[in-house]
Amino acid sequence: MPDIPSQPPVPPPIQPGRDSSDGTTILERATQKTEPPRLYQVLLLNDDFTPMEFVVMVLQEYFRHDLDTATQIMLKIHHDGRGVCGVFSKDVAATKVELVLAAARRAGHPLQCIMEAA
Ligand code: TYC
Repeated sequence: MPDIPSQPPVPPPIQPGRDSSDGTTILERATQKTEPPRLYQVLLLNDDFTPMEFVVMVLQEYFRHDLDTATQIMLKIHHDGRGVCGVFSKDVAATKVELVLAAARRAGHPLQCIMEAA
């Protein structure tokens, strides 16, 4: 009469990615980490030639600031050398820079507009 074990046999631990004894492969479920998209500041740089009125118009037309805010931002740029017009996703920021530069060149002004990671 064979001995009957009192406890059932303990199966070997199954490791993710290794073949287990029954021939199947355990795949580890990857936790998906989606980083939020990076944001970019669009800035205007001061120069000695672009008229203040043109800069205020740019801030109103391309960045949707009201007259008061646009004037304050323009004066800040005039005094500090640079100022933030707005913060956007990469594509939107790049498009704003292109549109502002095109408008400035059309009007014959040397206004500089750049973007920087926020
Ligand atoms: N400094 C310019 C002037 O005195 C005005 C100016 C402001 C120009 C902001 C560019 O981004 C600028 N006419």
